Amino acid sequence: PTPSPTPSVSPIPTVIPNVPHYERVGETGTKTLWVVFVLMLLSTLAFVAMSWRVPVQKRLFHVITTMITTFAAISYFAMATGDGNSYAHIVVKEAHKHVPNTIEHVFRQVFWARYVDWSVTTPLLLLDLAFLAGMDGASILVAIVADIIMVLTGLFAAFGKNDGQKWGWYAIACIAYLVIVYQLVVSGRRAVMSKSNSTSKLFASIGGFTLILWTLYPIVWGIGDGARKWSVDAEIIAYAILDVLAKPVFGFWLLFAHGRNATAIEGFWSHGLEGEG
Ligand code: RET
Repeated sequence: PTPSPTPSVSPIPTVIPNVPHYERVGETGTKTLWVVFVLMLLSTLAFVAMSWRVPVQKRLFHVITTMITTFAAISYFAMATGDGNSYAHIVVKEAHKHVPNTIEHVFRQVFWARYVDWSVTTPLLLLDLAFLAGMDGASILVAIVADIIMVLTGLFAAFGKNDGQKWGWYAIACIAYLVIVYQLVVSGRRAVMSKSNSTSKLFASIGGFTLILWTLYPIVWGIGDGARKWSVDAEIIAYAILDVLAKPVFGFWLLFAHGRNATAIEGFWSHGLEGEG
């Protein structure tokens, strides 16, 4: 065998190029995405079946809730098949004491399909709550516009090139989130006071559930996309749990509880009329 020819250029470069570092979905993540896709699809079918049992005029919550899981199923299908994602290029400058300053290039997979999903489904979730409470139009509009700002600035944060940009967008998204919280807690509670006792109680519990869940999203984002302390798979699993609670579980709770309340009120009135008759 002939010895390999000596390279004419020095094999030791003066500047050591950094090997880019990739963070992407693995097998567990893909499986999780498929499981959630199936759950969203089955919930959608269940909500459609439930809406057939009530007259069209009483289907508002059914329609909104069905749309929410429909969008989620579409978005999870995209993510599970490897669609709806791209790589955020993050430049990490590290100033070491001994080694000269290094620049690390990280490419982290961002599933932007989530943000497309959230931009439609979180306003719909807010509409569910707003209609339950009987909120006024101005408050609903403020909550929904703040929500859209939250999701879009969250998307920009996810593709931030450096920490300043990333956490800057994140801060703006958090302020928008606080506007939503204010509308639900202040305007929502004020509105629901003129509703029946059972509706008030339902709004307090399902609204509280929503606030706790929604607050966990920016925390997951901060650990995953933000600080990159979690793998892409760990982030997928965390969002999967939150999404199942925030969409199907929220939906079944709302439709069953509201249906029960409505039946109780009807029963009350028909009983009253019978008494008078
Ligand atoms: C981001 C990052 C930027 C800061 C904030 C966020 C909040 C996201 C929320 C998402 C809720 C999603 C739901 C999905 C339903 O399945 C965009 C993560 C505040 C609140 C309820």
